[in-house]
Amino acid sequence: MKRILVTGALGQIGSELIVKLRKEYGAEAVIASDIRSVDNEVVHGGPFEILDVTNANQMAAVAQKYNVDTMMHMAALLSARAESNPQLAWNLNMGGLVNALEVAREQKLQFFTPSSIGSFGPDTPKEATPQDTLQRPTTMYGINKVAGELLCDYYHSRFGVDTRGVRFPGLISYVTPPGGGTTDYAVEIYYEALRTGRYTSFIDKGTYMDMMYMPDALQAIVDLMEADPSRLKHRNAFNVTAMSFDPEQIAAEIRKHIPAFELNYQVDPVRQAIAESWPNSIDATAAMREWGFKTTHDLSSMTEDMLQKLRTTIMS
Ligand code: AKB
Repeated sequence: MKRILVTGALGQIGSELIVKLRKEYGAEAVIASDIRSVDNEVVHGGPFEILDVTNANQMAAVAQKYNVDTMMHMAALLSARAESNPQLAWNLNMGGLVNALEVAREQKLQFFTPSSIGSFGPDTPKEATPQDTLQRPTTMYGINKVAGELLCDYYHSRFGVDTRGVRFPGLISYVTPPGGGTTDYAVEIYYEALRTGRYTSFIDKGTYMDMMYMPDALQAIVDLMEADPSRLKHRNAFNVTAMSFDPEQIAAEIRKHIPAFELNYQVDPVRQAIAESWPNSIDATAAMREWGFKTTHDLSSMTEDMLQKLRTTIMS
């Protein structure tokens, strides 16, 4: 990777990925792009372009302008937002991906895009969900993700594009809050624990989902993109995970730092149904074997770090 175009650079993953990539490869080597602009490090810390991923010509022109050799396509609607506007989700998630893959094919770029645990469905084995298994998702987001995984495989086998990707679990970070996801409760809970000492969860107790701390997720992207291609049997959609918990377990961990923390429930039927259609825990051994995937944070160390970092942010 020498010159990398990142779409959706102001989103939850993009905004931290840009900072990490600029540290690793140099500020000028990372071109951040998003449909909007804001006053922050992503926009001012290196090249930035306004880019609507549904506009194929605009995307091709930006890639060409900077002579990029890598595209990281992050722009997408998350699960709950996709469910509230399925037509928009199809247009943005699929339209954007097809445009990005076409630019990668035409300009011979290495390509990364994330899939998700949302690509699994209620018929998928729930525990230690295997890398290769039944995928019949019941949400628009999941349908987009499965189609995206297959499309990335297709662009590799049919056109030789160096496509790579992972199935991310819920990502937890103290920098940019997620928006419109089903796993967002596991981020909100930390903010509310510090601000008010209580949280009302829209996901029910006993609902387990895979999660990962953002620094591990970013490292996974870099490691996969740097991996020796001859070792990659799967290429796209590697299961990756660091932990699996339900709201009670994260609350118990928070109480080790804020003993009076209170957790209540007001379950949102839409997001609860999405969560119940996803695995409880996935198996990441293919990623470990094929490109050395590893994580450094579990629930306990993530909670300690989140609370410490957020305390500084909230206080300032
Ligand atoms: C969501 O909840 O939609 C995302 C995901 C797991 O893909 N965080």
